[in-house]
Amino acid sequence: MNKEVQQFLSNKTKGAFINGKFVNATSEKAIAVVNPATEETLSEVVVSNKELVNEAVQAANHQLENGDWSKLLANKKEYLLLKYADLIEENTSALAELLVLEHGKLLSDAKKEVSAAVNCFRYYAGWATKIEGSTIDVSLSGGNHFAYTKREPVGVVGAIAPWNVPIMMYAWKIAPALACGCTIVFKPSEETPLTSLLLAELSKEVGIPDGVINIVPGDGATTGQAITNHPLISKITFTGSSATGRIIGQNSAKLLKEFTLELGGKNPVLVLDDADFSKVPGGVAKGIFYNQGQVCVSGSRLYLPKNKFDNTLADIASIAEKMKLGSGLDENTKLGPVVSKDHFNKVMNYIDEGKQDSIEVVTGGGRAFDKGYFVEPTVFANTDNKAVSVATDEIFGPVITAMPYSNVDDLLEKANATEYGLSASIWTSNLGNAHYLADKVKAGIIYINSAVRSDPNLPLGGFKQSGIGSELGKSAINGFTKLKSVCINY
Ligand code: TXE
Repeated sequence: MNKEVQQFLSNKTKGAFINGKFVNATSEKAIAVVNPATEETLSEVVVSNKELVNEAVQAANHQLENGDWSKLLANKKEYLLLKYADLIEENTSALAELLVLEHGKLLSDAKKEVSAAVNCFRYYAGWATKIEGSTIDVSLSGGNHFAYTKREPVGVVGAIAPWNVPIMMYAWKIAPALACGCTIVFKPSEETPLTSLLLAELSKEVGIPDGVINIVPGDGATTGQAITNHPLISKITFTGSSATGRIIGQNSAKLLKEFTLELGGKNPVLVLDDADFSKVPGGVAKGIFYNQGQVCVSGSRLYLPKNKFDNTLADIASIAEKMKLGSGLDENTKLGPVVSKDHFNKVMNYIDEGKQDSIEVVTGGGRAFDKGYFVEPTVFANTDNKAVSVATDEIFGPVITAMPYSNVDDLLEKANATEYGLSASIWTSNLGNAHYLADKVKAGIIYINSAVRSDPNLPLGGFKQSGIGSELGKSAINGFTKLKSVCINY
């Protein structure tokens, strides 16, 4: 084990990181963080109670209103974010290993995730000096007028994160918030709080003032609610399930907080007859099996033309069958465990429902190994297009359900027949078809001839029940600032 990780895990109970320090546990409740590949407990993390959340918010508010952070020039913020990115990069080995231990993903993917976080910090470092308003013509009588707008930090941000890409979530929420001059109270998921705590410790080394980044591990009912109910938090940024998103939206609205919700999806993969079928099976497999299917944009509903249905499914099944399951730390592994026992049970229940609904299992459909939360990569063929749970619900596991369609109108109708609208991937070699379908599919992000990926400059947000607002790109800058209008009479 990496020495830094060993040292980090030697302290068996971890508390919140508030105002630049790890706080001793004041709450009696603690949550075990379990390695999903071995079912062994790695560490315990305290559930931050209302008082601790308040301490974190007060520290963040002090920095926002009167602290060093509030006085720091934009180019100094840029410098600190760049230094932070460098330090995260230098610590790739430790962060990636800790991520594999708490989450289960492959070490190679964990390293890519750290690299994506580094890129995100560098991207938003550049934004710190480029936040601007505009000059506005006004038609007011009585003297001359000069009017302009400026963007100011939205305030103390409350961030509530999921467990599927913990390091990326840390970067997606903290980097733009800090670039805009905000301070933050960040709640990692109860399943994967360790990497956020290690990242916060690193922020101290680069000189980000104490109180700018605060980490409050805990559960939704105690810690999450304390964040959404705190009157000094001006904006909530949440990623997670649609069900929890609705509760968070309601709680935020009660106090008239701003909020951004990035929620679930049951994302369609639309394969046209004219697609390059030498690339489709590999692309589809990557889109569903990456991170064990625990990605909000993973393509989990596959629509194939009738004449290509059986052959394409056989090719995808053959890729799935060759995937070696095992610990993410073993370099031969191609599919790790799902994140937790609860999640394993949820995914297996969906697979069982699919079988009970008489949906054909083309491959997989079972548990692998007696220990660890391993689910076989599973392909269902729903040839009669039944509205069963494996075809309609977000499973968030390595499970894809394929359905045939007869023509493009039929395809579009089926692809849009869902409450979700997060992402879609479209496979075609015809440019006209690509543009036509990209216009007509109701989803926030669409990839043509590729599984859906993310880039710091490309906004990501959901349509329909998949969310409100977007993250990344310039839209995150707008989301973490408030517009102020100023008018001078001269
Ligand atoms: O999510 P939750 P869970 C989907 C996926 C998964 C399901 C459940 O289908 O199987 O959601 O996962 C905090 N007030 N996605 O239970 O409940 C919670 O502590 C404030 C999709 O992990 O949405 C955690 O930090 N906070 C997804 C975060 O919300 C509350 C990613 C997410 O938890 C809270 C993850 C409350 N009342 C799961 N209740 C995506 N879109 O990427 C919970 N939380």
